[in-house]
Formats: sequence, structure tokens, C-alpha cells
Amino acid sequence: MKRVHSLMRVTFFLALPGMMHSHLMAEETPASPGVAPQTEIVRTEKSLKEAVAKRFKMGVSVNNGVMTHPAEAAVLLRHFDTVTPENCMKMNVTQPTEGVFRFEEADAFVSYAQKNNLEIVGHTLLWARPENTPEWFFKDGDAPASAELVLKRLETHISTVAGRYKGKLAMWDVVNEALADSDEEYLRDTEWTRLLGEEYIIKSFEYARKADPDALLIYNDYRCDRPGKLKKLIRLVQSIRAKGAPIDAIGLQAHYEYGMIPFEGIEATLQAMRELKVKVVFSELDMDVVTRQRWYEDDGKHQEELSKFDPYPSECPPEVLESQAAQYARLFALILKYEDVVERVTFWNLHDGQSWLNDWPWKRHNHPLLFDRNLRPKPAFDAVIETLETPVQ
Ligand code: 9MR
Repeated sequence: MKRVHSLMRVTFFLALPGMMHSHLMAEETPASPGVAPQTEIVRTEKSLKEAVAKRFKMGVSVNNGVMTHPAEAAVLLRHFDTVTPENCMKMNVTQPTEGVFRFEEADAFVSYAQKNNLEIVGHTLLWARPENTPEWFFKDGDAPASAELVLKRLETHISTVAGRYKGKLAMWDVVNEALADSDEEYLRDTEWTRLLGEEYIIKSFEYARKADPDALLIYNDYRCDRPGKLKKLIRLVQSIRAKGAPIDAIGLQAHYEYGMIPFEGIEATLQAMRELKVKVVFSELDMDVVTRQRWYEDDGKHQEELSKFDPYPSECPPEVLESQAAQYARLFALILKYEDVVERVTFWNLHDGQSWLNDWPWKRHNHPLLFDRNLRPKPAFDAVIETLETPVQ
């Protein structure tokens, strides 16, 4: 509690409309002469991290904006013990041009988290999609870069970035989204795969361990609950280990869709990882309520119509919120069943207004998280707390 107070006291805060609800109180503290009055934000709802009671870590992804937004910081510090930077440690930010490293944002993030006793998850050393790897990586002047050069660059990148924060981060998402989506292919068809096959993944884990020996090293991907992708995930874990490289955990991104949470597939993944003795993190949890599946169906022929679809522009209907709450509760009950395997659950953003699902794959008002746009806890929040507080049978 001391931490929350000291943070709140350094920043002047103007109450936001719609924020003065029963879970939250703002108190003015007397100002010294010549100093603006300060408002302390005390949240009174139950705390997620306290309800979890150390069975796993409770995390959230944020941007540096939280540092200058006391109301958001109050939510962050009351509920979470772990933070993931949403964007500032990605390759396109940390090394946009070869040899030009930019750490201003990441340094500020790390120092804020440390000051507030938050554990940090580095995200991510290598995002294996073409659009998420800077183009210079694969060029050598006008010619394509050789496999040796690309590997050398990868080593430099990982040793520089992970090395900079050595001992300060609890975990690293080492490689992100390297598995192919189709059932036929094993790895995503990219320059990485064409030049190096699996080797670039194996080497990434070796470089990361060398640069920061105490960080828990994670392979992170989406939809590993699909049988085809789970098979590939198992193959990848076994392959990394067979080469003597380190892997400690797999990350399930967990970008779920309302009414379509693949509970069976998630359980199959948890079981498989328990057998392999690999930890699991739910690394980017949210629940899209203006679901996106149809966007990709029938060769994209619904996209024009969907791009105007925005059914909940102001409030999300109560029945949707209630059903979302029930789905979150079921998910957390499943997670608790595997608490020996699950190391962390991280929500992807703090509140509904910040979610990437308001923009992707089209612009709409989404409501995927536990806190609404005014930082009020939603029915899903209560349902998660209740699930966490219910003794496991
Ligand atoms: O939420 C992130 C968004 O702000 C960025 O524009 C985007 C591209 O860098 O990445 C989003 O986060 C992604 C995460 O890093 C990896 N898994 C998928 C997430 C959603 O796209």
C-alpha cells in the first residue's frame, strides 16, 4: 500500500468524469505553499493479485503512458505484480536501423517497474513475422544477407537488448509467432526459416540465456490450442531441448473471442506441457466481444460490411457483460486446475479503451478486459475474483 501512496502523492490528478464510484475514492491532500494540491487515489475493490495469492503471477501489458496517469497507475499497482511493455522492447523500436539502438522508452519502463516493485516480462527479442522484423536484417547492401550475417545480427541484437537489462527482468518472450498457421507447414514461411530453418529459434534461446542467465525464457504464440498447432509446438519444444538449448515456458497469447473460447484445446495444451515439464504463461489475455472470425472467412468478402460494424459504441449490453463474466470465470477455473503448470496470467492492456481490439482488424468499440473505459471493474472482474477466491475442490 505504501508504494501506491508514494506514487499517487507525486502527481497532481484531476478527477476524470465517471470515475467516482464505490470502488474508488479520491482524497485531496493538503498542499505546501506554492505547490498544486495533490489528490490521492485509493481504490477499494478487491485486488486481483491478492486473490491469486501467489499461485501464479498476475500481469498486464502497459505503455509508458501509465506513468503520467495516476488513475491508471492506481489500477496497475492494486491488481498486478508483473508488467509487460506493450511495444517498446520490440525490434522495430530497439534497433530500427542496424547498430542504432534506442532504449529511452524501454529504460523508462524498466525503471518505473523497478521503483514500483513490479516484475518485468521482456517482449519480445524476435517477432518472427516479416512485418515485425526490420528490413535491414535481411539485406547486405543491395544483395540479400547470408545466413551467417543474419545469425550474427541476431546474436548482436539479443545480446545487446537482453544484456542491457540483465538481472532486471523476470522473463523474456524470446521468440514470438514462429509456427506456421497451416497444418501442412511446421514453421512460418519467412526469410528466417528460408535461411536458417529451426536454427534461428534455437540460437535465439541460446543467446538469450547467455545474455541474461536468470530470466525465464518463453516461446510465445497464438492459437496453440488448435490440434495442428499444438503438435508443432510440442515438436518445437522437443527440438529445442534435443539441441541442448534452454526453454523454460511456452506463452499462450490467449486473444480469445466471446463465445468461442477453445476450452478443450487449452486444456489439451496445459496437459501436454505438464507432461513435457514446461511451464505455461497466458501471455496476452483478452476477450474480443465484437468478434473477428468472420473477417477472415470466405476470402475476406465480409470485410467491407464488417468495417462499418460497431454494435456497442457506448455501453456494452449487460447480458453480454454477464456472459463474458461467465466465460472468464470458466477460464480461470481451468487455469486454477493447472496451477502447478501456469506461471503467469497477463492481460493485454489495462482497460477496454486501450485494447488493440478497438482497431484490429477494423475500428470498433471493443470491451475485452476486466476494467471498462472509466477504469470501473466489470462483471468479468467480479467473476474472476470470485473464481480465485473459491477453494479448489
Ligand atoms: O498491442 C500491440 C499493438 O499496440 C501494436 O501496434 C502491435 C504491433 O507491434 O502489437 C500489438 O501486440 C501484439 C503482441 O506484441 C504480440 N502478439 C499479438 C499482439 C496483438 O497484435
